[in-house]
Amino acid sequence: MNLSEILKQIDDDIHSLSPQELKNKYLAKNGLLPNLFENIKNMPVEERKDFGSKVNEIKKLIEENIENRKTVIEDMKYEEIDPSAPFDINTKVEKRPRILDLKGSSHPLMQELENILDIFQRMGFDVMESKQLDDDFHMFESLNFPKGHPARDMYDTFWTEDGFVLPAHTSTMQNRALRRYGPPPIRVVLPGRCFRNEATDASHEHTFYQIEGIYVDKGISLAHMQGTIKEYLERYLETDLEIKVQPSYFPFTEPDTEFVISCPFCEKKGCSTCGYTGWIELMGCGMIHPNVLIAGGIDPKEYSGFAWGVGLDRLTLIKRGINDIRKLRDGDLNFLKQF
Ligand code: FA5
Repeated sequence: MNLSEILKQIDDDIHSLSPQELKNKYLAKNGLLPNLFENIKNMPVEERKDFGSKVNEIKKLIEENIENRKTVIEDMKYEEIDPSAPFDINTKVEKRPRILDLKGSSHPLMQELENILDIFQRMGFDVMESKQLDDDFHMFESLNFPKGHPARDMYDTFWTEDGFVLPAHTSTMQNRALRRYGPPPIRVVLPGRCFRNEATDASHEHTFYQIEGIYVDKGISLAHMQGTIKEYLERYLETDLEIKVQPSYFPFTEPDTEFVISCPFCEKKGCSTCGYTGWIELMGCGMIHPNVLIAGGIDPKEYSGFAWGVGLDRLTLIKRGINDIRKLRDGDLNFLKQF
């Protein structure tokens, strides 16, 4: 290689090779530059000085590049990187709180999720986490929403450009759970993140958690559904509750219902938590539609079952007396440090 070819090559290598690779290629004993120096003695005397100083310049350029990049790498090594930190820890600030000073703890949502899963496990349920990227079949078709069904619009769904869907509810897992845990009896809870393209306010987020539950066996009725959900909520809220089941609409259940509990804070007298009604609507639920059972490989003539989907964030607001769902994702340390 002549000098101008080497200079062109260096320009590419500086961007593509690591400092060590640069060193090996150019500076090491058998590298390109020592070879060039070696050649000087074969050159005409009048060209040697000019050539030697150009090779020296190239050497300096490479050494400086290696040194600068090493410093950046060293800096990065000592940077504290905590991907779970509730702020952009990679931003340089004058005085950043150190992770140890924060005496970190799990997020209140995760604490509540653990509590709830613990209750269901003790009630004999399996647990399977839901996916955060899914497809049309699991979001809609397996749940009895044929293509073009108007109820698809009830869910403000985010789609990727290549046709995948960010699950708008954990019901996307029903088909997988029926297939994985069937034949019945099936008892499983399916916690996971959901995403909806909707405006946020004190009780609505674009990203939130749901916990889906399904129970399938011979002779299962709405009475089993009410008993199971009531039992779980009383254990979770640590108080006796009155319950109501009122009509709703979901394509994947029949009948479709909404589970309503007496306000655990005011004994139905009315308070800010229950919007002064004495009752709180907590979740959608119902008997699993026969088409959903069939799609999951289960014969609806032999088996029946119920399902529900409850919002973990809203439960956490109730349990912890938090007045705005957005606080759960703000990353405000003063708020988080309370938990
Ligand atoms: C559903 O998502 C149904 N898949 C529930 C279901 C499952 C019905 C199985 C029947 C059988 P819904 O859209 O109502 O239903 O949401 C259920 C719960 O998720 C709500 O009660 C609420 O607690 C929570 N949720 C819904 N949207 C939001 C939101 N934007 N922010 C926070 N929580 C929400």
